[in-house]
Amino acid sequence: MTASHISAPRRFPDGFMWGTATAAYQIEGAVAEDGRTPSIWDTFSHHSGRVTNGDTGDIACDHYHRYEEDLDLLAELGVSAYRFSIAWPRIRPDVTGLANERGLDFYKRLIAGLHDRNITPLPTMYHWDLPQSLEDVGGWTNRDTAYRFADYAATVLERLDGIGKWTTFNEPWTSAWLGYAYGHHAPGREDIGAGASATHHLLLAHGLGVEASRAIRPEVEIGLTLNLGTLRSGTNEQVDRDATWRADGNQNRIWLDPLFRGSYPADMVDLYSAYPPGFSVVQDGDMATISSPIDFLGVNFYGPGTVMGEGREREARMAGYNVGPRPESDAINSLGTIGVSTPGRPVTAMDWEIDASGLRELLVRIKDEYTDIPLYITENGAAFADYIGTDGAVRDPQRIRYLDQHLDACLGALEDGVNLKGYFIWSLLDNFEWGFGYSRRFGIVWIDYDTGRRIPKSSFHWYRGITANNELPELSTALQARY
Ligand code: IFM
Repeated sequence: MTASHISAPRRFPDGFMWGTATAAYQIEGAVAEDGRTPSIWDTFSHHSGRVTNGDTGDIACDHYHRYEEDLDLLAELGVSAYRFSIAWPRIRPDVTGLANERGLDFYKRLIAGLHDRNITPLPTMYHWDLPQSLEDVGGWTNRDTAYRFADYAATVLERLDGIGKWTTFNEPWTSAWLGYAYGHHAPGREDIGAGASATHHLLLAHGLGVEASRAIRPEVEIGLTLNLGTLRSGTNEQVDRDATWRADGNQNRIWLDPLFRGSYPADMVDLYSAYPPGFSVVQDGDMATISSPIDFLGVNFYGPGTVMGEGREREARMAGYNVGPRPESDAINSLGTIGVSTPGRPVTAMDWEIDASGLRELLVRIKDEYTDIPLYITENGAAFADYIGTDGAVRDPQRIRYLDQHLDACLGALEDGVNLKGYFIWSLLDNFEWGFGYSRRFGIVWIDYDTGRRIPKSSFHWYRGITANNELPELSTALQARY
């Protein structure tokens, strides 16, 4: 749909929000300081054996101690906003008890530091670090966790000033499905029915968070972030189109329908009724809570996916695709799908296909089918095998090319009438990439994990030009030709 731009620089609308994003467990470290208690990610990284190299977030980027330095980097970058998450186990370490003042103080200092530098804070209440004490009683498969989230949300809403926009959840899909159904993420459960019930309880918690926000801070805007996908059928055969629709149900419609239409898609309720408890956990009144109007939607996008029907490996190969092993193939158990990829298409170090047209297509679909509220790209970025050159610099032209293509897709979506208000690069810093530990680098700032030293990469300097001029510059033809 979109050819990459090759001519003049192209401007973004005035007031477009430029930012970068991080998350607490991925950067903070200091896991046992100032009253923080373990989260499911502490447990998972220390004990599951499922994180590359046995890495943990114990120290990570040591942001908890070096946040002033990171704030200075943000100021140098010239961003107008910074998206970060608040660690629930720092704020309500004993989930039945009082708020932890020392945990709150850290975020008060961070928020004040952002305001001092004229940067808008965009905090997320939950980016996957559930207190372990809640997982011990069922985690997101237990309805009560949604009410405990509402208590925690009320605490941060009441106690943290200076926030104009709050996000309840980051990527509830990942929490529910990678965490409870496929076992790649904490808490590492492998139970499709648990994935479905976690989906509902996460959405319920979101809705309760919205209600808390309206009651406590009616002046603030509240939204959530979803990792939605552009899923394309590998062939035109009905069997593959049906499979793609099911995959779309799990990744997109199961979230967008309840939020914007007040009900789960019937085909998904049906499908998961074979996996108890599935959606039988829904109670009267829940859908009204979940569909409480929100003020904006965050969208995380990395790349599109191609889907075919279960058992269609031979046909996939005949059609010229590569077949798995990809994480998506885990969905085969419940969705009857396989993920395929196109040989020769550029991929990132995560093995994710690079094709920015999927972003434009996704944004237009949200507008056409669901909502016209403001959208923010709350995450977009890429991991590559970066390294420090002999001159001490980190050059990452592939990342620049990736970001350029996706910003061009944003411009295309704006032309298509999408109400897009901002863009956040994932991520400011190299950090703990969940099951991949420190083996994948997404940052526009290099982290030396031995010393904590930060080195802005060439993408950092390139992005600084964009935040300063509010326009996408022409890339050198050499760089365009090479990547
Ligand atoms: O690192 C993650 C982030 O925490 C959530 N969205 C995807 C990123 C890259 O995998």
